[in-house]
Amino acid sequence: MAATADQTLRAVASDETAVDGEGQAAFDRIIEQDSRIEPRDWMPDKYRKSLTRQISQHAHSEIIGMQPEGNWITRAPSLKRKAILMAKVQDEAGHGLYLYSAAETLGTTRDEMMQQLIDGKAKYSSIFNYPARTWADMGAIGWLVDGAAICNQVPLCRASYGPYGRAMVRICKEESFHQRQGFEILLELSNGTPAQKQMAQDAVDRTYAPALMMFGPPDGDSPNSVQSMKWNVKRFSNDELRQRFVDMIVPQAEVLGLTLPDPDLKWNEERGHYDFGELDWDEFKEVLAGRGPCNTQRLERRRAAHEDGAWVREAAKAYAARTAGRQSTELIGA
Ligand code: BYC
Repeated sequence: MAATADQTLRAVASDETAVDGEGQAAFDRIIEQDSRIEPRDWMPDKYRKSLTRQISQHAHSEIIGMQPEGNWITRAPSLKRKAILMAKVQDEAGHGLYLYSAAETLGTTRDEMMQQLIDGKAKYSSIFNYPARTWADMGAIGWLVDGAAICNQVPLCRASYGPYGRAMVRICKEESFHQRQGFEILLELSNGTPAQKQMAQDAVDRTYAPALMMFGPPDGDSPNSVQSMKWNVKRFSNDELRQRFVDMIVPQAEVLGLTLPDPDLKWNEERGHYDFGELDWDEFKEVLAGRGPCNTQRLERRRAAHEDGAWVREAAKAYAARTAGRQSTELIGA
């Protein structure tokens, strides 16, 4: 049976003896056809590096992102809320693991990535450098932070790199549950006592702008976007996704009976979108430079957790070595 064009392309892309020119041509065709690059395919170094950068930062965000919520597990207001929050934080650990695995297929080990994080050399989402002050922050994080995550990540399910796109499918399903649980926490508080409603409003006031910054700098200041879109990794620009998010949350805020803290927020009939005010990009740069309200605390906590977990890694390694020894003895014996 004759090979299909796709099989031929992939054979060239995966052929380790292919000279760079042939590999590049096969890679370009796969991207042009909006098909997927797989780990053993030839890919340009810049593609590999940029994906490793984005996926590892994303993995770190999930792992650091466990902290603001993990902090509230012992103080959840009921057993049911505690169980839900524990499940959510556990999901985030799982997301981190899928993403580290996807990044490992590009040739950097999880140990290397983790070392970069605890050495303070890796980025993770700015949002997790803000404190979670009250129980209502669990609602605001779920509704706004996971909501922003979904807006940003649903298009990543179609990212050209296979392992990343496939990891994102599962992650997005879980994020959508996370967003609904946050919305429901806020809805209940908003319909509670005046003090509870105020607590929900304060949490939204604190989280709104940092959540909008999760989409990254404005398009004009985003050095990676253009190339990333050419490679079909990003499908929309930072500003496009930010707009989509604002359009999505305005009617949801109305249902919640809460206001969004932006006096410039209004419907623009001509554009068919909500206009919104300028964000404080100096604050964003400060947070990225390690000078946000919780950067130091988050990294210290991560380092301590890494050190506390050393015995688990050692035990797992010793067990793996022992089982490997047993398996080879069994094989020889067979
Ligand atoms: N925070 O050229 P740009 C979650 C960096 S996890 C920190 O636009 P790009 C969740 C950017 O990395 C949320 N850094 O970059 C978890 C770049 O730095 P380098 C995380 C930021 O990659 C637990 C530089 O600024 N989501 O949702 O084209 C609980 C220039 O930016 C930020 C992901 O990681 C930021 N906000 O676009 C609940 C999704 N923004 O590497 C929820 C996957 C930008 O050049 N990632 N930077 O030194 C992406 O979609 C893209 O990487 C971004 C940035 C949209 C974030």
